[in-house]
Amino acid sequence: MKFINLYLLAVTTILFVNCSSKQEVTTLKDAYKNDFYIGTALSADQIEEKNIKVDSLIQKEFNAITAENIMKSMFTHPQKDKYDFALSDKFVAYGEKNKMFIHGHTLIWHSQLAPWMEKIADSTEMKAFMKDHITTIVSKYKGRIKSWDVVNEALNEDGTLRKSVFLNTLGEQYLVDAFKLAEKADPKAELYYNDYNIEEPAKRAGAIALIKKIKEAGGKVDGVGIQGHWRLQSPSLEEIEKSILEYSALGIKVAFTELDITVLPNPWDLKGADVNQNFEGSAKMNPYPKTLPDSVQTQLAARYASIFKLFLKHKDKISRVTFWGVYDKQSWLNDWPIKGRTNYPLPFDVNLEHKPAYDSILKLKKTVE
Ligand code: 9MR
Repeated sequence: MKFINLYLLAVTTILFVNCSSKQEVTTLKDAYKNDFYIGTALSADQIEEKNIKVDSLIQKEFNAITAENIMKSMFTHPQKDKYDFALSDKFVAYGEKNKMFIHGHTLIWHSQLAPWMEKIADSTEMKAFMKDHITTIVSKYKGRIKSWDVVNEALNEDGTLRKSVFLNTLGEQYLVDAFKLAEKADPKAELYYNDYNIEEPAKRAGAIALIKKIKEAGGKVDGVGIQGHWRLQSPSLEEIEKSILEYSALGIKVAFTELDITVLPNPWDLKGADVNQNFEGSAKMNPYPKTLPDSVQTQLAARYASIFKLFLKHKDKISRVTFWGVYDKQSWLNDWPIKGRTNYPLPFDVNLEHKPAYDSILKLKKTVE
């Protein structure tokens, strides 16, 4: 009798847990699974699964990945006739093994170019480079890398086109060519224009004009990547919302591709235009070398909550939200714009523990259907 009662209790409990429409949400990717991908950027060590703890956090929390550095052209295409896909092969295999959405970063970018690319001086040579580079890389991962940053950071802050080796040799036609070549190499891949500060009005207007021009010239643009290297107080939610609405009105998806929030002072706010090297090592510029005070931790959590609340409001327009790094220890913001500071921009701290920011993002989706 006692055995039967215990058996019935166990069966009822299992049925209750399974049939209940609400389940406790425990990870970012599960919480947001019906809304948009939750991604992270992987370092070379993370792609190579060098740290078991970091690796299990990545697998638990994220369902989309971007390579933080290893797919940039200086690494994948170091010499004119030489490609190196050793690490990008591992990156793609890692994503497939873990059933993650795999994003390619990046095909045409003025920064982190191989030295030989910087020397390309005429249009014939540049056209040949772009054709070979884009076709080789996109075809290699056809059907496996699901979306690409085809062009990265082509704009100045005022919305005009950045003077780069691409613009100098080919004029603005290089933008159209890049998207056409990528589409040809993998017609099903989603093609993005990716940039920072394109939620700011002038640069946003430039990005909208640029995307329109590419589309009008027959290029396929599926989405815009707003990088999202943000601060506690700016950009305003109003500008972010306007951006989501205006970009999606172009008939494209909006992704937040490199999200992080700095909590440290920015020397430019104090000194005008340039980073002043004298700030290096100054306590004023590195105010939290050991821990983040509760008051700032709370501000960071509130900022993340308000941003994700806005993302949820527009989830029908948003394809992916990717954090730029897995945890604070890895963040590029520890070294920029001043080297060697301690920043706290991500939802996981240096010890891989989740921060109040993580809890605030999860709390918005306390339970899922
Ligand atoms: O996070 C990347 C850092 O490790 C590199 O040193 C840096 C080199 O330019 O690039 C960082 O990632 C950038 C990304 O590729 C494009 N948008 C801005 C990111 C932060 O600088």
